Amino acid sequence: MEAESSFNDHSRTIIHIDLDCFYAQVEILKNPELRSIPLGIQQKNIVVTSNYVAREYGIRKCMLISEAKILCPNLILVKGEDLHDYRQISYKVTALLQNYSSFVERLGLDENFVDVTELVSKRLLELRQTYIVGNIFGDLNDLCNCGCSNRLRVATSIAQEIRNKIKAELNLTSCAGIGHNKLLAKIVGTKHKPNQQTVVFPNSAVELLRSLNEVSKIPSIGVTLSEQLNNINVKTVQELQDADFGNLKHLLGHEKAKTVYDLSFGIDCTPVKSSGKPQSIGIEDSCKPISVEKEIKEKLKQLLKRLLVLVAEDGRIPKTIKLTVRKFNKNNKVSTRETRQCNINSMVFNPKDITNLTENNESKIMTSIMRLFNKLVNTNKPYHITLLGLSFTKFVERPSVKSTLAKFLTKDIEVQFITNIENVHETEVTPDISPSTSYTENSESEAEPTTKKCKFGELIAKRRFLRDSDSDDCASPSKLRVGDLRLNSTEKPVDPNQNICCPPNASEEVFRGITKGNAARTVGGI
Ligand code: DGT
Ligand code: MG
Repeated sequence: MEAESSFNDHSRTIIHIDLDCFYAQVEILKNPELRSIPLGIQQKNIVVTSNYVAREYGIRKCMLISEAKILCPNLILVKGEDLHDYRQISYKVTALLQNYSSFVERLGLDENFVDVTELVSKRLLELRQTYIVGNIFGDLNDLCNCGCSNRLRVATSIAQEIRNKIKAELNLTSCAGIGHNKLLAKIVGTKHKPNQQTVVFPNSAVELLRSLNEVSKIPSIGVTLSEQLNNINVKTVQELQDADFGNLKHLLGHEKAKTVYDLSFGIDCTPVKSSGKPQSIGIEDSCKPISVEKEIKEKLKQLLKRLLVLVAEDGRIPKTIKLTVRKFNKNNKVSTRETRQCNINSMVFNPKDITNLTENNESKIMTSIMRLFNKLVNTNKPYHITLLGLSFTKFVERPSVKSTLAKFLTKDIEVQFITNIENVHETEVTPDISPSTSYTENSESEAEPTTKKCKFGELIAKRRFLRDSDSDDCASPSKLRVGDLRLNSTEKPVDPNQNICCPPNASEEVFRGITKGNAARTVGGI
């Protein structure tokens, strides 16, 4: 009954935008000569994407460099381990889309859902006639008469407009899928690539889902779930559609069974959530096993430096730092990831240049990080660390000068300068078996490719390859990003007569003018 009503609810209109061979396009923008030659983007020993010229040679995502070179000896490889430029362009695309709707949801670095329901209704008031732009999935017989056909038609012209705008302003080509929910829009957009768009009307939703063939191809059905389904002989979408709901319920519980069952019919009620700033910004590096604390510290120092560069782009000030380690147990050959986090005093960041840490502040942060490390790893016993990650997981906005001064002057000084590591919030321990975890060692977590981007088998092989590879580590922008923070480098008192630090972002001149005459107070660091 419930499914029936969701099935018939076509009131929304969603466009899914996916940039073509994203990393490759960004590299081509930087060096246009790469446009017409086969180009692969390399991370470690894998081609993570390639331009469409290279794809004609059979180059596929997640292919080993060695295999790719056999297929296409002229393949030009560009390193894509530093995600900085990809991230910058990615945010520009999202910003452009936000002109069309306040509901724009980012998915990874190169995909966005745009809920254009409101814009469509406005346009419908102005239009006499609607027509379809681009490709159509399925047939146009028996179209629903709830009004969705017109809405989707209008959305096809909006999608075209959006794609033209992305091309005109950012010189990037993209694909669009148009449907009445996110699931359908995402799937249908892949039907004609590159630089094309496709619409699906509700009458063809079931057929669209069936066209995926394997259940594992349904977005949001991951490796584990598809294995569970395979175990009860549900391998294809059609088998899922025909499955006995009681069996599914028995296997997955009512709620999950219903979601999965609905998905197989193209039913998806999830809203397009406006993406704000990322919840965390992080970076990870896999490495050959490290068993010496001094080396760990050195690696973490380098990670911190790189992380601060990412954070500088975002504009917020971090409050919490999280350390991730992957421990390799030589006896049972099992890796586990563990994380632990603690608060840091955001006052140590100088908002004008967060990347420029004073030695003293750096050493304070490093002390916090090493304390976390010692909680995660018993260094009195032998250990082997094969991955280290750092991320900032909570942020405060950079205060404006006015509010900074007001708050700074009205709050009690003890509140201003919180202690260094306040407390350790949490520890998470997870076996390191998920393909995405193991593969995305060097990807921005926000953009962490879904497990579907590489097949599970390939991933296992590549994991092994990566582990055995000579390459020690590589840049690994993690998924998060922040903005322009800065360790407050005003370690030394601002005024020799006045042991008070200028608050972040405040003009020292103004601040000093106002605080003159205040009694000396002690300032804590982190
Ligand atoms: P497309 O959309 O088929 O024209 O090609 P792309 O390259 O845009 O592929 P897409 O949309 O799946 O992913 C966007 C970017 O994310 C891509 O340019 C490179 C990166 N990426 C994709 N899959 C993986 C993966 O499995 N691992 C890593 N590290 N990065 C990936
Ligand atoms: Mg793409």
